[in-house]
Parts: sequence; C-alpha cells; structure tokens
Amino acid sequence: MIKLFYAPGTCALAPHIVLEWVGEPYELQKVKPSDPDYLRMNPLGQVPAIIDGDSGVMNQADALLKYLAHKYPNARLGDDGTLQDAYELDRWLAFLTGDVHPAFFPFFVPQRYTTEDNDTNRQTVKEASYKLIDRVYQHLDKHLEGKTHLVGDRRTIADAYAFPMMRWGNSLPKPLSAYPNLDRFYQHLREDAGVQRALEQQGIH
Ligand SMILES: N[C@@H](CCC(=O)N[C@@H](CS)C(=O)NCC(=O)O)C(=O)O
Repeated sequence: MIKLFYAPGTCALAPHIVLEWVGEPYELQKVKPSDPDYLRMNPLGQVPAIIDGDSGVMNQADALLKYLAHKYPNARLGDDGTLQDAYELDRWLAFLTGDVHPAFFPFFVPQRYTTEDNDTNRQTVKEASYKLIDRVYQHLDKHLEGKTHLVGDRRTIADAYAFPMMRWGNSLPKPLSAYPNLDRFYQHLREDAGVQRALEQQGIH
C-alpha cells in the first residue's frame, strides 16, 4: 500500500488529493521535513515523499504525481494518450514545478535568499517574491480564461498540483480574487469531495 509523507498545507497536498481521486486505500504519515528521523529517510528534508511497498523512498512532487497517474490508469488523471495532450500535461507540470513553486520559496523561507539574515532583509526578499508570484499567477490566469481545468476538459494531476499553490495565494497581500480565472478554478477545486477530504485529513481548510 502507498504511504504518503506530508506536512500540512505543503505541496504534498497534491499527491494527497490525487490519492483521494484514485480511491484506493493508502496510508498517511505527517512529518516535519527537518526532523532528523525524516532527514535520514529523505536527506533533502522535503515533502512529499512516498513509499510504495518495497519501492524505497520516492520523492519530487512532479515525478510522484506521474507515478500515481501511471499506477492507476483507470483513474484517468494522466494524459489522454495523444502526443499533444502528453505535451500539454508535461508543460503545465513543468511550469508548476519550475516556475510557480520556486516563486514561493523566497516567501516561505526568505532567510535562504539573503547573505545577511535580518528582519529587514527577510522583508525585502518576501516583497521580491510577490512580484515573482504575480508573474506566474498572471500567466495561469490568462491560460484559464474560459477553462475549468489546466489541461484539456477533465481533471488531471496538474489540477491537483496547482491547488496547494493557489491556496498559498490566500496569504499574499494581493488577493487571489485579483486573478478572476485563477480564483474560479481554485473555488471549483475547493468544492471537490476529494480535495475536501484531503484538507480535512491534513487539519487545514
Ligand atoms: N523539488 C521538490 C520541492 C519540494 C519542497 O520544496 N517541498 C517543501 C514543502 S512545499 C518542503 O518540504 N520544504 C521544506 C524545506 O525546504 O525545508 C518537489 O517538487 O517535491
């Protein structure tokens, strides 16, 4: 059985939502990424991680989401089998991993983005992250015009991946409602029963 290691509200919410959508039994383990026991298991000290039977520790959100989509083809959360759809799915997963997620790093861990760690510098770094986030949110907002899903006309692992990164937007000075298509996409996902179960299990809303 798959075991998911998560910290509440992080990008580990993405594979958690996917596991809910798949509907097969799985186990959850809440961890603190910096905990020494967890670091021994996953030396990067990041979530998500998964163990599937005797797989050993697997990590990297994008790779885990694809793994789940391949493992459970009947859930139809991957591409639709066409070359163009495979490209579209990869494109948005790459954008989420390579652009959206990193835009938030200076916001969550500003101390890692300054050589002189003090309150003023942390604040400056955080403010720089608002610009990075605005840029990627605007791109997503434009893409989502007239769309319910990131890829095609059905839910995929990309929607689940985007969800935590939209949820983080609620902590920013510029509200998510300033991006109407993104906000609609996010609110639609919030109504999903699997998303609600994952949020409840993580003790967040
Ligand atoms: N490249 C990794 C990044 C994962 C990541 O940064 N996870 C964050 C939570 S969203 C984390 O565990 N941060 C803890 C830390 O960096 O100390 C992935 O895509 O899985």
